[in-house]
Amino acid sequence: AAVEYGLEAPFSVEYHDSVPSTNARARDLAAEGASDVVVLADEQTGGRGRLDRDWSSPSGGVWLSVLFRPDVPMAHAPVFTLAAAVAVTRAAREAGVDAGIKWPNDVLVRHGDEERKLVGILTEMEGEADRVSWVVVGIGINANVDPGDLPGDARPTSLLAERGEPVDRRAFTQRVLEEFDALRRDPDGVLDAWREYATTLGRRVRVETSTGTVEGEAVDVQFPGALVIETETGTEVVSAGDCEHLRPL
Ligand code: BTX
Repeated sequence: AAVEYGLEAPFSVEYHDSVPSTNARARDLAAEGASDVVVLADEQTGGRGRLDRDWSSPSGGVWLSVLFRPDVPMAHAPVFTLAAAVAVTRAAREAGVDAGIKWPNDVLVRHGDEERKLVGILTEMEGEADRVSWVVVGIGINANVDPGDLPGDARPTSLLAERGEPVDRRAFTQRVLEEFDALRRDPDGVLDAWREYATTLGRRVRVETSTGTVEGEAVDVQFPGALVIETETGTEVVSAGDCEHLRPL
């Protein structure tokens, strides 16, 4: 499978047939001082989602983590989650899959009233308040996997299932990395691109946070990635990191 990945990416690429978690591997590389590295795997045996949830990662997916060291304060890092969502959404649309973005970190495909999860993104970082030391953006793409092999309660889908045929993982990954590279250099432009693909804006939502529930109409996204919600009592801004769960009403 490694041969499939003759990637010409603006990053150096470390490929694994199988690894516990590309994010964990990228964090180790960060500790060794590396930067601009992509860790890519055909299969993960211990993939992680947000809040320590499991991310199911069978062979055939595109499980990758981008390690880089942007010159931004810690508080700006969530914008790279949005950048990754935009990058994958564009690549998916080019591959004929009508993907959209559910705030803050899911790329979905709508089937009638149901939204099925195609991609998950997990951003981790370390540093000082005024400047991050490193950022790892983990992107889990259900590429050539059978949704039947993924947890059913998550209502997953895959590029394979949506297209009815496999995707060229090398070309797809290359497009994701090219788009992500352009967006990471233009954090201020990320939000405009994100709004184009958002399925969350203009809808009534309920957001569970660590401090309670916010319910109302999602009206906008604010730098570096917070959701602006009009509630009955006024405007509330929920940061991406605070969101435990978002449900469209
Ligand atoms: P999340 O916490 O938003 O979503 C996790 C939830 O998604 C799980 O609890 C489960 O219900 C559901 N789920 C698990 N696996 C899948 C799947 N393959 N497709 C659809 N739904 C699923 C999202 O977290 C962030 C995921 C990041 C994954 C990448 S892969 C590369 C990198 N390495 C790593 O360990 N994590 C990241």
